[in-house]
Amino acid sequence: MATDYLRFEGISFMKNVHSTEILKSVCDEFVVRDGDVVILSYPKSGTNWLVEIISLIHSKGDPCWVQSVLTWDRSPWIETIDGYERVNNQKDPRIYSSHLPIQLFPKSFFNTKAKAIYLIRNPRDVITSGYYFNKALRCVQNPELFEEYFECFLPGNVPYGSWFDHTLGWMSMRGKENFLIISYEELHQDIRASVERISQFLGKKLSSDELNSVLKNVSFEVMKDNKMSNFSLVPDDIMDHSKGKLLRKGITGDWKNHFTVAQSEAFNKTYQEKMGELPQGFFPWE
Ligand code: PPS
Repeated sequence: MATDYLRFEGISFMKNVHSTEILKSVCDEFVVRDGDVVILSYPKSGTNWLVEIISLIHSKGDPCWVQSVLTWDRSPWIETIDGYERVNNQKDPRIYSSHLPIQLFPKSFFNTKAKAIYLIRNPRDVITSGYYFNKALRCVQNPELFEEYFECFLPGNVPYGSWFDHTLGWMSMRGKENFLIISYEELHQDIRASVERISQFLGKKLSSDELNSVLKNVSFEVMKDNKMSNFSLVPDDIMDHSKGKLLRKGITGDWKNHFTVAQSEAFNKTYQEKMGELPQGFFPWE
């Protein structure tokens, strides 16, 4: 648990992946363009699944792109040191990803027609996924015990800050024409309808063959074996591949195998305090 984080505007970031200078430039100087497609999420919400879906919609179901270009080159993380450079070198139409909370996202976005998709996931599963993934990341605090990670997560003492603040912040964009909210649970429940919804939002019409190819190539099994998408090529100085994988279980509800009754109650209490202002049943996991 002894890794230090970079602190920027009250939020923790991984030191060898982020810098204060880039985080400032992203927020204040980066110019979002009308044609940009932005993938937004709190970490461990299924971001890379959405990147794969959008990549395949972009290539009209042709798997060549996702099989030959790394996921972080197809949709770079704008707030990382490497990702920022990649986004600045991208040709239009640009696709990029971000885990930033709304207040740190490029200010220019809010005056454009760029299309953004915010992916949400049951925060209990986000905690569970994060606990395992952090074991493999070298630049984060990786608690031995689930309990320790849980205690850090609730008040937001983890990279990218509080899930509650992140979600409430981006939820303020709901209803805007260029902003789509979709959940990991919806992707799971009906991937065909979800892909159709996303492609419609992006203004990309897919033929039935193209849609079938997207569906085939975004499955957990296919993504798990695609080295361009499964993080197996993340450099060893960032990730210890013997300790964890990006595509771990790919299910909903794994939190039930991890939370104690006391943790479940503590979580519900915080959830109610933080999210209580949203209508009951607003999220698919409620
Ligand atoms: S990261 O590191 O923050 O970018 O991680 P992120 O991509 O947001 O989330 C990783 C979790 O998404 C699951 N995943 C999938 N689930 C189902 N189907 C597909 N195709 C898929 N691709 C990624 C991945 O397994 C992680 O969840 P867990 O619960 O750990 O398995």
